[in-house]
Amino acid sequence: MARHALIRRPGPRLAEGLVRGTRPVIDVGLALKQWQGYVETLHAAGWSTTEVPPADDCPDAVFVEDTVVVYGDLAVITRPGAPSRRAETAGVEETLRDLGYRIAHIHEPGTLDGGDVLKYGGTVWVGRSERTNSAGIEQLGRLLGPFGPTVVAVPVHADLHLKSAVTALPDGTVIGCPPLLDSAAIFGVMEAVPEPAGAHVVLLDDGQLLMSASAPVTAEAFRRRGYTVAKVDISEFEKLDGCVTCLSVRLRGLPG
Ligand code: CIR
Repeated sequence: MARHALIRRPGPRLAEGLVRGTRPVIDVGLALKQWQGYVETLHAAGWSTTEVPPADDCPDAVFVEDTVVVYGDLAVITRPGAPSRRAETAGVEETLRDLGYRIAHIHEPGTLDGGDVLKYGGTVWVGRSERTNSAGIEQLGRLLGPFGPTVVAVPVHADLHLKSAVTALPDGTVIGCPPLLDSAAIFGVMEAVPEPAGAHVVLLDDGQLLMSASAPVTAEAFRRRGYTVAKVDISEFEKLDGCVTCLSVRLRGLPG
């Protein structure tokens, strides 16, 4: 399993990040400490990281997952659905080019956020959401075609992104929270978790999960199944509709 991740530190304008509800109060200093805790958790699990240079004018830049979909040696630079986030991609593209990735792009009229892309078991599930449109999904499908995965569109109504509601455990079990369970049939079997934040896991390795501290009941349930769970407090990012998956991009072995 890959042990390298792309990360990007939060900038001074984090509190201006996009939110769907009432604007919350964000403690930017606490957010930076929480981000450092998240990165230290990756390192403690044996991961190395590459930090994309900060984009201090982009409040949501810390949510680096949304800017790129990496598959093999190809980095598909997204065209985020929120226009205010499009300036985030330039630095990510440059960093991945320097790491040796081939670069492709999602073009207008396509929009795609990396948070809508769930890869597992040879299938790429892509949420058709308020951020990702059909043109973006088609373009991604064409770009990934040579690699051979099946690309399946999943309607997402109740959440910001597909991966806001659904991820998968190392054993392939798809986990999701109730608002998206109307799409459960698309995945075959989906196991419901009791807390929305419990639907997001970063797979540190085959036996170890990184989860938000705001999903203690789900974390305990996964522990009982034999997983080790590293918990991180990411409250300030959760206030901005973020979760553990969107703070990093897993790189499955660096090219070259
Ligand atoms: C946004 O609305 O774009 C950010 N405030 C949160 C993005 C979270 N990204 C993700 O879940 N993949």
